[in-house]
This record gives sequence, C-alpha cells and structure tokens, in this order.
Amino acid sequence: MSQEDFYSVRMRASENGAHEQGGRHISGGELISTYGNLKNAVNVLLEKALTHSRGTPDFMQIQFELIDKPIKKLKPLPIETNEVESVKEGHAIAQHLLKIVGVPQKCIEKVFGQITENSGLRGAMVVDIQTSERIDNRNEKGVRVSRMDWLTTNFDNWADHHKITRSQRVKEALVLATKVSQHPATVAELCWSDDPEYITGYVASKKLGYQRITRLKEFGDERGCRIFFVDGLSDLHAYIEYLEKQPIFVEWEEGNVARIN
Ligand code: PML
Ligand code: MG
Repeated sequence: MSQEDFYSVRMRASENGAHEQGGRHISGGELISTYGNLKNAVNVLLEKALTHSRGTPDFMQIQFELIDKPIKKLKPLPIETNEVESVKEGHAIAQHLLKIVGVPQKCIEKVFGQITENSGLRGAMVVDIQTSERIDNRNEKGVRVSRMDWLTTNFDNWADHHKITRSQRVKEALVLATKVSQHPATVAELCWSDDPEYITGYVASKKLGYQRITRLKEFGDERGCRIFFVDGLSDLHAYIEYLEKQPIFVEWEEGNVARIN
C-alpha cells in the first residue's frame, strides 16, 4: 500500500431496524481517511451516531473502501450568515436567495408547499427547476453525497480566520455544499437539519456561496430537508454518480499560506 492511498469511510444508523426495513433514520456520516487513521475515523462516526439527539440507534453500519480515483481539490464556498428572528423570516430569505439564482417562483412555491411531506428522507432530493418535479427516483433513500472531507488542520485555520466556531457540523455541511455546487447542473441547494436541536440551515450555490440562515425551523422539530435544484441535467445517472463517487477534498488555500508563514 502506498502512502497516497485513501479510504472512504461511511456510517448510517437507524432506530427500529435498518433503514431498508423501515427503520427511522438517526444519523449518517462520511469521511476520507488514510489507512493508518481508519480506527480513529470509524470511532468518530461511531461517536456521532451514538450521541445523536434524534435518538438511540439499534442498527448501525460503518464501512470503508479504498478510493480508486484521484481526489479532486475544491476551495470552500464563501460563507455568510443571515441572522433572522423567526422561521417565517428565514424561509423568506431562503426563497429570495433561490429566486436570485434562477429557481422559478412556481418551483419555489411547490417545494416549500410540500417540504414537510418530504422530510423523512435520509439523503437529498433532486428537483428539476423547469418542471418543479423531483427527478431522482430514490424514494425515502434520496441521494447520499459521499467521498468527501476537509483535513482538520486546514478547516480549523479556515474557521479561526472566519471567526466561526470549529464545528464538525458546519464542516460537513460546507464540504457537501461545496461538492454539490461545483457540478454545472446544480443551480442551488436548500438544507436544514433533521436534528431537533439544530435550527440553522442554508441556501448554497456557486454564485451565492454558502448562505447560512439562523432559523429555518422551530426548535424540537425533527423534520429536515436537503434539496438540490438542477437545470439542464442531461444525464441524471452521471449527476448522481458524481455526487456519490467523485472523491473531493475541500482545501482552503489561504489557510496553507498562513500555516507556512
Ligand atoms: C445538518 O446538521 O444535517 C445540516 C446542518 C446545516 C447547517 C450547518 C451550519 O452552517 O450551521
Ligand atoms: Mg444529520
């Protein structure tokens, strides 16, 4: 094994049986690890699922596999935080941002109108902005973005520079949003957590960056959402293949410079 070998490490956990047997989703996680760090990576994911505020899992799967493709490096999307007082205001800002990047009003209304019905997914929904239809055919599973990470030291430098708390959650969400937004067919992503204790969500796109919105649901609400708005998608299979299989490392360049100096 050469030193350059990396492994994708994935976890999913549920309650009342496995997801495919109707179990309720508790937690999921993605990491990229070297061989030497695998024990630690597995432990990080184990810990994440065992301490999740959605509940106690009775099913968990952690798997790793060698990454057989070169890992592409992406710069993190620029980050901004929109402070809001209410869910209503948060949704209004989210809708405004989606409109700015070209999601038609009709599509925004349809998606927000059905958002609570579609909250049980463990992955993301893909919505075509021309038809306002969900196109991924993945039912409850949705599309799970995988094979992505951000080295801790580089992330910590980025977070310190931006005066943002070094949060694993923000890191994971920004990695995912950066990967998704980089695909030319992605117009925007809308997300908020299914964690009842976490109410900040975001709208992200290449144009807007990662726009956090401090209140997109009420505290205690277990309904989350993750929607990828796409336009001009000629090959759904290739899009999903990119999201699931293309390995990505997010890397903040200024962080490297700061560390060398
Ligand atoms: C999640 O927890 O599943 C998504 C969290 C999205 C927001 C993270 C942040 O920027 O605070
Ligand atoms: Mg979660």
